[in-house]
Amino acid sequence: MMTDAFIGLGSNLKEPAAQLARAVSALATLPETVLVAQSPFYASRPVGPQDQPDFVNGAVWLRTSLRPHRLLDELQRIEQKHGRERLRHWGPRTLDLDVLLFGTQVLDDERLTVPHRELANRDFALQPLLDLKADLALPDGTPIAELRNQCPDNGLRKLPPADYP
Ligand code: ROI
Repeated sequence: MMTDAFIGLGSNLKEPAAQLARAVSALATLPETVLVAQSPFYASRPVGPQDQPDFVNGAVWLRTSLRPHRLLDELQRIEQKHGRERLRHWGPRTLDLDVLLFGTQVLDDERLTVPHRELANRDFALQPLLDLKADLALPDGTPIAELRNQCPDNGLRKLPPADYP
């Protein structure tokens, strides 16, 4: 069975847009998985400590027969391979890949919480999801568009494609 999975991407170190572009290429080659679409990239002010560079954020839509934890293994492998550095909690990082939604599944264990715990508070994740699929909803039926309307504004700026690597 193939499941629609939505992955959030973020970086604010070492040419963030290039980090994201490389990550999208890696995601496109995952086993048992097809890349359906990628969102535009956005510049966003940091959530958390403000004494760090702005982030670049985006999202991809995957269709996969990998189980959620196997997909998470693959995301963590890509983060490591692309030189993930995480300097402090809620601090700067070279590459962050998060499972935002995995079909209509609800998961909560020590490795994985889906839908992502902070999704409703993060315009930099919600807006790319809407770009990918305007009628996307949480497992409980709440439209992502409704969350986006209620979400604190974090100064998202769409990057023109010419600025992508
Ligand atoms: N802030 C923004 N704008 N984008 C992110 O991807 C991001 N990721 C994080 C923290 C440090 C919480 N802040 C962020 O992990």
